[in-house]
Order: sequence, then structure tokens, then C-alpha cells
Amino acid sequence: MELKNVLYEKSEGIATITLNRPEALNAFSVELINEVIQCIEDSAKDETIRVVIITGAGEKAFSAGADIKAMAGMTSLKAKEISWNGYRICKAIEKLEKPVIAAINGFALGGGCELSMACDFRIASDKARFGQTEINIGLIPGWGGTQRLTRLVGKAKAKELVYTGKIIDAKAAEQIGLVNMVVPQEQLITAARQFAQELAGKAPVALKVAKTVIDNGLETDLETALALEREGFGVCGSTEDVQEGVKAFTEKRKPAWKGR
Ligand code: CO8
Repeated sequence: MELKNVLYEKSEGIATITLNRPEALNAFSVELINEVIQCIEDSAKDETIRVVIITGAGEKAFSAGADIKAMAGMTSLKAKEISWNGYRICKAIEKLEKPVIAAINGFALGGGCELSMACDFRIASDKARFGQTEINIGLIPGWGGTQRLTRLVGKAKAKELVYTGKIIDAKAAEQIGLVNMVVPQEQLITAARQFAQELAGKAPVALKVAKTVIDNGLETDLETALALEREGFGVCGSTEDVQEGVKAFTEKRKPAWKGR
């Protein structure tokens, strides 16, 4: 796998994808998008990988969004292509049957904020800044921001951010439910890895099923969603892991998950 715009490392069951265009505040070129997707696909195939972390290179930015310079001479077709590329990268993250944590080390603007919202969790440094700033260049969010942001923080707050394009700090993002936790900048990667390790210690099939049921359930009516939950519960009930989990509980020891 030849990677020029991302760093990709794997250790202790955790894959870390670092967006690596710091000179452009890790703005998403098509090459960067495709390389992130390649890494996600590799993490999906690699059975030793239990959790994925996505972060940005440098102190300043997670990602400043889509590459604005590549938008010169914008046409409707080009806008749709940029939007489609954002859809592809966000879907790859959402469809990965393993938890994905965004470790947000600086600006997460436009597509950068949108990519973080496709992840299961957002851990932010106290230096992180969030915004759906597209309105400032005559656009609307095109990588799912109008929808995922609304689902995360509610309609009123989502409209406030999308209509004004304002940039908010990490604490404010935590208050509206956009991020899970805020930590000092120098502790960000340690905190993300600690959380990843906690998740890596959980039953893999149950995690996969929980992700699918929560994400898909949110997109349907309550009755259908509850039926999905029952099906998912049934799948978990058929695993060797549930037998092991129950046995370990009665034997007062830590379960040894097999992931099946
Ligand atoms: N694209 C390309 N280059 C960028 C981007 C970007 N999004 N953001 C920053 N850069 C570049 C700058 O041009 C600059 O490069 P150079 O030194 O060559 O001029 C370098 O990164 C450093 O940036 P600044 O000098 O601007 O740094 P500041 O500290 O002064 O400002 C900010 C930091 C506030 C983050 C500022 O750079 C900024 O506002 N950036 C733009 C953020 C933004 O609006 N992002 C949204 C982009 S649109 C988007 O993501 C939409 C997704 C969906 C689109 C679908 C439909 C088309």
C-alpha cells in the first residue's frame, strides 16, 4: 500500500490513521480521501485490528475540510464530485464494523468536522475548534453535515452552526453533544489510545452488532429499530463469546473473547 498523504500504523490491536497534509491544514485532496479509504479497508480485513483512531498531523488542524483551492472554477458537476468523495470516505468509516475514534487535535472545519461526525466517537483536545464554515464560501455542508450534525446536536443548534458558519471551541462542542470528551492537547493521543484499548477489550461481535443496530436503528421508526435490536441480541446470543462471558462472570475472572 503506497501512502503519501496519510500515516498508517498498527499496534496493540489499534490502527491509527493520521491525515498528513499539515501544510494545507490536512485539507482533503482526492488522493488523501482515497488513501484514508484504503487504510479503512485494510483495517476491516485485518483481524488483529479491533479499533481505529483517526487524527491529524501537526498541532494546528485535524482537517480544515475539503480542499478549497481545488474548487477554483467550480461547476455543479465538480461540486457533486467533491460531495460524492466526501460521501465515500464517511460511508467507509460508518460501515467499518469496528469502532472508529476521531482524535481531534485542532481545527475540524467543513469536511473535517463532517468526517469526525462519521466516526463513532470524538475526543477533542482543548485546542480543537469546530465549524460548518461552508456558508462563508457560498456552499452548504456537502459531506453529510446537514444530516449527521442535526442527528447529533438537534435541529436548532445544527441550523445555528450551518447558517452562521461560526467556529466554536472544544468546550462548547462538548456542551452541545458534538464531542464525547475534551482533554489537554498533550494528552490527546494517550486518551484516545486508552479509550481504544478499553473498547478493544470488549466482545468484538457484540461491538459490531451494537454499532450496526444503533446506526441503522436511528434511520428508521422505533418499532423497526426495536426489531433490529432483537435480531442483533439474537446474533450475540449465538456466539461463543456470550458463553464465555457468562462463564467468566460466574467464575469471577476476565473473559477471553474469541470474536465468534
Ligand atoms: N483547503 C485548502 N487549503 C487550505 C484549507 C482548505 N480547506 N484551509 C487552510 N488551507 C491552507 C491555507 O490556504 C494556507 O496555505 P498557504 O500558506 O499556502 O496560503 C495554509 O493552509 C494555512 O492556513 P491559513 O494561513 O489560513 O491559517 P490561519 O491560521 O490563518 O487560519 C483557518 C486557519 C481558520 C482554518 C483558515 O485556514 C480557514 O478558514 N480555512 C478554511 C476552512 C474552511 O472553510 N473549510 C471548509 C472547506 S469547504 C468544505 O469542507 C466543504 C465540504 C463539502 C463540500 C461539498 C460540495 C462542494
